[in-house]
Amino acid sequence: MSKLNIVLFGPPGAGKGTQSNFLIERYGLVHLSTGDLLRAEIKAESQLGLQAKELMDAGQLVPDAVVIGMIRNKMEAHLDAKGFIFDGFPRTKAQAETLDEMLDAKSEPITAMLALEVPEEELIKRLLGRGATSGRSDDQDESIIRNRIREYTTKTAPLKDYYSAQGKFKAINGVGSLEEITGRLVEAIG
Ligand code: B4P
Repeated sequence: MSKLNIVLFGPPGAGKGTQSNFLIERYGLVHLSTGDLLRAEIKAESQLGLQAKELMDAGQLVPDAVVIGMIRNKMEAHLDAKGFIFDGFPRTKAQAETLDEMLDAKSEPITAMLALEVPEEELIKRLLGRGATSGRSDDQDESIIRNRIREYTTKTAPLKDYYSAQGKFKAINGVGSLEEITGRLVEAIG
């Protein structure tokens, strides 16, 4: 049976991490969140974590080589997985191309790229809301949140064209209750 490899895509605060939790359970997939992996490095106070923290706190992307290395290690640790949810990765064209190379080498291509669409003001409201309780420093300042959205618009959003060209891009309305949005994602996976 072919593996289910889903790229869950969208701007910061679109619900990627939230919805990944439902999808991994439903389909038995392994969750690969570069944001979570980077935060674990920060918590462990590793060299990589120290470098990443400065960029993340400013709302900037971490270098491609760093996140690609982390994803490669995690995929190699789960060779028998039924499939993966890539959450917050890829975020640049170089990351997307490298991911395709890694998956092509195993003949296990991306199944679909599901893009959660949410208006900017709603994103800011959600992230400031999370910042009030989570302690995440990149969620507490509106100007940093706007910078993250700008990074998304310039460097990450163009990946919609990259996956459209492969016939894999599907837009999903990311506004509504958590259950409604999970339903839309499940329908798109088919
Ligand atoms: P991430 O951890 O990926 O951060 P995120 O995009 O803010 O998280 P996410 O989108 O998963 O949060 P969610 O909407 O679920 O990245 C953080 C940083 O790490 C980046 O800025 C960058 O510096 C670095 N980084 C990560 N990956 C990288 C890569 N590949 N390359 C380079 N740098 C990288 O949740 C947001 C809030 O919305 C929550 O409070 C949630 O409860 C709420 N919410 C969710 N769904 C909702 C709904 N339907 N209605 C109302 N609220 C909802």
